[in-house]
Amino acid sequence: EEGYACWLRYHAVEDEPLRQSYLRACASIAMPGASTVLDAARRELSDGLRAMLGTAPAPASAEDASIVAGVFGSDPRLGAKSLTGAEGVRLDEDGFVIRRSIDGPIVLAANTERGVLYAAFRFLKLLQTGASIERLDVTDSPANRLRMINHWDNMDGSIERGYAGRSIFFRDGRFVEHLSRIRDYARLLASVGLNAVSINNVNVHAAETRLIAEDLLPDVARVADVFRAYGVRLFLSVNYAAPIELGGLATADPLDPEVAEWWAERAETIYRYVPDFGGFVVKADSEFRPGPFTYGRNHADGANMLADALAPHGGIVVWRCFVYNCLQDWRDRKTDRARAAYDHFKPLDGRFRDNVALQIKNGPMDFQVREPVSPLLGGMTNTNQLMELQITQEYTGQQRHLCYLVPQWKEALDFDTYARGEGSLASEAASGALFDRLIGGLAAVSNIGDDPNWTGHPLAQANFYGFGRLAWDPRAAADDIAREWIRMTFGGDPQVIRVVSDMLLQSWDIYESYTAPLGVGWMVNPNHHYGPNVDGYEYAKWGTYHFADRQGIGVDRTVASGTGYTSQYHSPRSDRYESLSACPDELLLFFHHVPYTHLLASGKSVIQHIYDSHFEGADRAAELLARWDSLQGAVPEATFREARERFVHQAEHAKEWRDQINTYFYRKSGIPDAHGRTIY
Ligand code: BDP
Repeated sequence: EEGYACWLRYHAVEDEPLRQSYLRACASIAMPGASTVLDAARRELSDGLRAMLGTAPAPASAEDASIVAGVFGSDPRLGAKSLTGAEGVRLDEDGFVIRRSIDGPIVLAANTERGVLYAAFRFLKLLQTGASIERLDVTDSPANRLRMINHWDNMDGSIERGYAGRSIFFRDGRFVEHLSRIRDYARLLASVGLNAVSINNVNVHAAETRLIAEDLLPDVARVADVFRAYGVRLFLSVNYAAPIELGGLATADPLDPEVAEWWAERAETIYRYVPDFGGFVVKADSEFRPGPFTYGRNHADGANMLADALAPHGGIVVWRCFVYNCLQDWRDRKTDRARAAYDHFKPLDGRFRDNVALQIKNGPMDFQVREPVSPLLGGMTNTNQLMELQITQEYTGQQRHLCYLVPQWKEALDFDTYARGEGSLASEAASGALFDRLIGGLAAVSNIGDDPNWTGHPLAQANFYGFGRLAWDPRAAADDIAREWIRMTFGGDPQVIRVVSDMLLQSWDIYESYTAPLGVGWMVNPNHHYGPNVDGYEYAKWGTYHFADRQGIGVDRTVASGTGYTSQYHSPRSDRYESLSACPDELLLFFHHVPYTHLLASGKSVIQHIYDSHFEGADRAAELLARWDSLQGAVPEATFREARERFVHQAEHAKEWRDQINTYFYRKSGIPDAHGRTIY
């Protein structure tokens, strides 16, 4: 299967002079030291160079080798630890340098073995993208210490919100027997610099509660070994009620000494099996999950107790902020779900242990195609934070529609929170740089499964790749990421690069235009969240709404007349959202309830915008199919077919979206389309 290797296909270099120059530069290699991580780097360099150049570098001594790779100080040619790059970039534990002066050897050096592995992948990428390697002076360090993937995998093999097959970890209530696929996965993670993975669903059911029990820990340890060889630390999602369900205690109250002792003993046992265990991911008091609220405790009490259990071993607690009352009364506007996370957590700022990080979804609701950035990012100055993104396309087409999410994530990362005045980016609130926090980073819900190509839609691999790139460097540009992914995946054909990058870069906008308008969200089928449903959630207890009636639409979240959510932002952001005229069009209905005739900044009325964007969006979805068809023969046949099937479906489904949404608003408003197009 062509898609299995993803961006690590290592296409043969076709430009002969370039291949010759690469061959000369990569004739031989020395890698002092031995360890599983260094072995992985060695294997990767050898296999990758062989595939691209036809010959693997010969082993040599460090004095003679054309490539010398290793930890600083492990050989004189690697230099001392103090080495910094041309731009004086600080090298942290995962950073590396790649250097070559005229006619000198290529030096790949890092402070840690993991850094050496990252240097190896970066070096290979230079060749994969056809870069010159005559002179090299690369110094790079990740912006985020924690670069994490969350799996929502269940032990029966199903994946919550999974659209690419079944779990690669679990099958029929057990761990899979053969770990080779997990090894290939670990390799993919390391190749983009990801260093942490939680392998089970945040909704921890009975079977997964047992993952921290002694009978399953040997299996957990086997999987952790596989990840460790690629520098990835393993985490587990835990059930807050585990002391009761597993330990037989009468309570899970975090302030009960017996409960704390139980967790401390559990942690000790886990670390006997997995010495570098990352820690726990916790979804508590959310969507029917147990948590500290049951005992009248707050989330700092809850998280700190687990943090104390892990601290002696170096583990951390990733505590999710997706906490809201999912059975609220929809008539009570004050229980606005968008407010919930901030209302719960902001008062606790500064009360969490140093080894707790709060994991905050990028938006205040739930991974909609368009949301404002969560005000908690930048709202808490004395608490470690992680930004949570969703790679799996739950609300963005479920890997049947094309939706390249990197531009959406970029908007969230580049969002100015104004927490420390202008230029206080959300990415820096998350990394910890803004508030001098030690732990910080990005986490994202995986979109992979056991489909032969990992992600179902072949182009959805770009989202996985893109997340890794942004977790390392949030300043990377969406179009650069797209282009390098295409090159590494499909090779250097300029037509493929041009067509696919255009398709990727426009796809979020296209998807948004034929689905829910202007930030209102949620016009999807309840439960599975696929396809249009105009009122599916409108009168449901889950408490999400568009408030459409015959006069207008949108949720009033202003302080003046609505839920007051806008006040959770720093000024001037809060003023901008509060003001009907200053609020950006694309979020208008998230913040304001307006008549259909309200004029947007674009000059169009809301209703005409809805009609136009839905007609145009469906047309543009159809064009995606035509553009993909132009690549037949230029991309691997299987990939072509797999994606084509999806583009055919997307084009049809986009029409269904268009027609349902337009018809609904036409019937509600009674206002016809200015261009007289057919609306049923
Ligand atoms: C929502 C999903 C649900 C998850 C929940 C979460 O619909 O399946 O359990 O988020 O993040 O997006 O906990």
